[in-house]
Amino acid sequence: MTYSINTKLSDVYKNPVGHDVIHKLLLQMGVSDAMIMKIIGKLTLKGLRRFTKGFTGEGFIEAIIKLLNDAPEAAYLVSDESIRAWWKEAVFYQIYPRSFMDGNGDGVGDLRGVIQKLDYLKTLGVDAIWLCPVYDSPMDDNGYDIRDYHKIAEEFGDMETFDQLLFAVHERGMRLVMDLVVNHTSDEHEWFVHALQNENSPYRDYYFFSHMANPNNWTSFFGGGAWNYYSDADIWALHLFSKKQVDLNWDYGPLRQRIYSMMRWWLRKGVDGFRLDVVNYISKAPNLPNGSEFVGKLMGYTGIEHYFHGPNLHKYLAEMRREVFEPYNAFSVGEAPGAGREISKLMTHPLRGELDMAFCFDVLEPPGKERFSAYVYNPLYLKQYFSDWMRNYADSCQMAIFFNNHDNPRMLSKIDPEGDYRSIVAKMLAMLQLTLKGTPFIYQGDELGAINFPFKSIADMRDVESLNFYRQYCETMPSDEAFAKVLSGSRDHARVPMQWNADQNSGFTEGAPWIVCAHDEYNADNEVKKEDSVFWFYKDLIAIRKHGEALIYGDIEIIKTDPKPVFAYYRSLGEEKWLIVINLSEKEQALPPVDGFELVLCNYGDTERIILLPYEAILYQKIKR
Ligand code: TEU
Ligand code: CA
Repeated sequence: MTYSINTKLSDVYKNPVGHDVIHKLLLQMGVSDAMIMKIIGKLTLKGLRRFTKGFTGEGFIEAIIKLLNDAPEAAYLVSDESIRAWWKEAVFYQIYPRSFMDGNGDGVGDLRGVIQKLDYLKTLGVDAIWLCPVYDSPMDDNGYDIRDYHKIAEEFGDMETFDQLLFAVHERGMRLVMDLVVNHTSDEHEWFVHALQNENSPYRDYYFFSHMANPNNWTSFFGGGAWNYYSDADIWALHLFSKKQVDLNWDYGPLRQRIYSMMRWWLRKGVDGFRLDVVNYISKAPNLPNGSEFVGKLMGYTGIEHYFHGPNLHKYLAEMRREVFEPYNAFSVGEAPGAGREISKLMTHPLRGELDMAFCFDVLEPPGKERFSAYVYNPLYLKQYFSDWMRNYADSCQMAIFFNNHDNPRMLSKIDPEGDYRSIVAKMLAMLQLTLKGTPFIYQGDELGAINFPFKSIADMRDVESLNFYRQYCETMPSDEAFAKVLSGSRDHARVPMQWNADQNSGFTEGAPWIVCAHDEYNADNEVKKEDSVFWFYKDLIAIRKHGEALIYGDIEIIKTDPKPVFAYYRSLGEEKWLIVINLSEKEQALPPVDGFELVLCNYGDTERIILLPYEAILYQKIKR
């Protein structure tokens, strides 16, 4: 189908990219698509433009049409074979090494520290580790600015220590997945340095350079414009993130080959796969056209429609699979900000041969909310969100299930900011994460019920994004307001040190920690000892999940429940059948019928009752006759 100004919105919505764009825009506005599409489905894009001329402005509809025509027709090749794979069965654990464990007392977490804690992870039941970047880097963005892909950052250790870590992980029957940033490099990477030094350098083609000042209106995710000027070379370069993270030009074939051979180098070393940073951004629209101001205002970033699903994205992902993953049987999960359910399907459908899994972020904020606004997260949205993905994604693709990572405040604090139900809500999230259909990704501290840190001042924050935004907000508001706004969304909440014990600096370091450290009674020492702790709840759930196959490969059937705040579903495979009942509200709710099932695990202990307490989450198993 060819899309034009005369295409109806209902047809736009049927296109995978069209679906995700409409869904995202409506989500951002805080309205549900099901309802709206009934009303506006017949409207053509031309009609939409007429109606919304006032605010969608120049270029918006044209950009959408371009995206639609570039998109692969949805290949909804449902495959129900449930191909077995280790990464579908595994429980992943994300380590942010800087904040995990300091092995040498310099205040910064490191590889030696990770090695020390492997047995802890093994005890929890972890199968695979996602290790955030540890490559050589000037650390402008804590390692997401790579200077040398073949070297370990000094503050984290060296290659010998890395090899020891890899060995120690494998020795324990676990796997190691490397975080890898290939959308950009550090401006201190030798490719970029050479490119700047010599205008005839072949490396000029590795990046996006321009002799024109600010060749387009794109903005950076970390504030300000997306172009930086280099006076010595009298040239501008594109950076979607910080100034020190310059975007690579994936349309240049030799660059892609350099990246692939570097990836193979790591695979030959024995790592088990990659988590690919912002991998859906690697293909940019030719000639980097201006972004729509409307999208810019709505999403907070101008230009994003020209690279969140670029024209060659699928081509490059398929190429990467052929050239890198396939020959080594390596695992891949792509971080895909801005992608929704359908784009995710295009990237991860087993019959399309691109990635194994993708991280999409619509779960992190409920409709109409954004990270830097103060709000309380209503977990009822989780029912809507996961029901949709379970019904329309999880049948053919493997969903990555997570609530936290190093880029967001803690979900637990978003739902329960006062901490009235701290361990209850932490366990409720665990229940969802380990019983929904997909692969769970636990972020360090989740298993301890970690919460946001009550930062007192901007001087205690370290993240380049928080610091840039603070400066930017201060231009238009009083500094206390600017700080409050940064505090709502700061990534540093998730980057304060892991809580190991009650010692000074919580057992994280014997030196002075690089960032403020909590003294939390929810620490590993306490939690491992206490039988009803969050830790043990995770541990039990992980063990239960592994015991059979139904919670991994089994079908999921969502039960229609009244009252609405109750989320209930069956997971079943052959004779094995589970029933999960979760109260997503702070009010008591009626318990749906559970005849024929017996209680296995509950976040309020294991006594049978007839009402559901606030945020109660229960796992039942079918009684065998
Ligand atoms: O994050 C990409 C990203 O777009 C967001 O998820 C991120 O939260 C950012 O703050 C957007 O405002 C990845 C990494 O996970 C993040 O740590 C890096 O800073 C970023 O890429 C750049 O490499
Ligand atoms: Ca250290």
